Formats: sequence, structure tokens, C-alpha cells
Amino acid sequence: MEQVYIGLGSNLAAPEQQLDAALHALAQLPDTRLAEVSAYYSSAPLGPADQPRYTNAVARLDTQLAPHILLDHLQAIELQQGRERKAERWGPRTLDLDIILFGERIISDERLSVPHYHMQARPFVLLPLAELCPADFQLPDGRQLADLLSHCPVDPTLQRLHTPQLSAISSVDPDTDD
Ligand code: A4P
Ligand code: MG
Repeated sequence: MEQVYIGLGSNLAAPEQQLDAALHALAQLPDTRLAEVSAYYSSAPLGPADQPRYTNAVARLDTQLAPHILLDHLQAIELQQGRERKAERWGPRTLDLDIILFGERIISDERLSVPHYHMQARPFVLLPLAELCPADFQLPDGRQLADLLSHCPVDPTLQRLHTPQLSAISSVDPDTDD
């Protein structure tokens, strides 16, 4: 089992419900356990400003899946939830699932860059990640999470919302009508 941290983000079609549904889908992945989830955070969009605020969170998975297989699953969940891939960089989306950290691995190929290349600049990734990690957490490339946090720009728009209940996530099936 490897510990994997997933960044979740949404700014379309009821973002909090999108994250709820995504967590439910993550909990159903084969050879994987949804171990922990941070609070939800709301913030103004980074990038083009003419789009709604985002809701973000970080989840920890314990998984036996290989990194690229997990990425296939994440992209399938994005598509199930109506994600349209557009050319515009940093544009609005119903659901974005990024692999922030994958155990001790450093991955750099045409499909995957892990640790996630923008994590150090994004309070909406670092703050929820820090909720799930010990204070002295070290990344596989040697960087300390506490250092990234202290050098990260402050986002005055960032608001911490509620923490979802894992028991509710795994028992509610968003695909059933009853
Ligand atoms: N890819 C490479 N590394 C990874 C990884 N670690 N995890 C590749 C997941 N995917 C990875 O992804 C494009 C390709 O990246 C994938 O096919 C995969 O092979 P994508 O999801 O289609 O593109 P994207 O997410 O639109 O990428 P981009 O432009 O980097 O967007 P970001 O960086 O995700 O930014 N503001 C706030 N407040 N909160 C947000 O969550 N998000 C964005 C989107 C903009 N502003 C935001 C937020
Ligand atoms: Mg993405």
C-alpha cells in the first residue's frame, strides 16, 4: 500500500456536491481505501478571474494501484462528472482530480508530474494537505511541507468550510435515485 494525496477542485455545477460525489467515487476504486479527507476550502480563482470561486480539498488514499492506472481512474471520474477538457488553461471545470503526492515516488513523464508541479504556489492545496500530514512531513524530493507553507503566498480569499464525514461519503450512492 502506498499513501497517495489527491487534490480535488471544482467551480461549476454545485462544487461542494461535485467534491462529495468525487469522494464517493474514490472510495469505490479497486485495491484502494479512502483513508482521510481534509476540510473543504473556498477561494477565488487562480488564473482567469471571470469564473466562479473554487471549492478544493485534499484526500488521502491507501492504494495498491500503479500511478498511471490511478490517473486513468481519476480521469474517468472527472469525465463521469461532466468534465470537458478545454484548451483554456486554468479555466472553469466541474471536477479536477490531481495527484499531489504518490508515496515516496518522483515521477516525470509525458502523463504525470509528481509531486504536483504547482503545489508550492497554491494555498488551496497546501493548507488542506497540511491537515492530513504530521508537522515535520517531508516530500520525496526533500522539501519540508512546513517550508512550502511558510513561503506560499497568502490568499486573503481562502475560507475553510466544513469537513465531510467519511462514513456518510461511503454509504451514500449519488447514482441511485432513492
Ligand atoms: N498530469 C501531469 N501531472 C499530473 C498529476 N500530478 N495529476 C497531466 C494529474 N494529472 C497530471 O490535466 C492535464 C494533464 O496533466 C493530464 O492529462 C495529466 O496527464 P487536466 O486536468 O486536463 O488539465 P488542468 O487541470 O486544466 O491543468 P492546468 O491547466 O494545469 O490546470 P490546474 O493547474 O489544475 O488549474 N483556482 C482555485 N482557487 N482553485 C483551483 O482548484 N484550479 C485551476 C486549474 C485554476 N484555478 C484554480 C484552481
Ligand atoms: Mg488536473
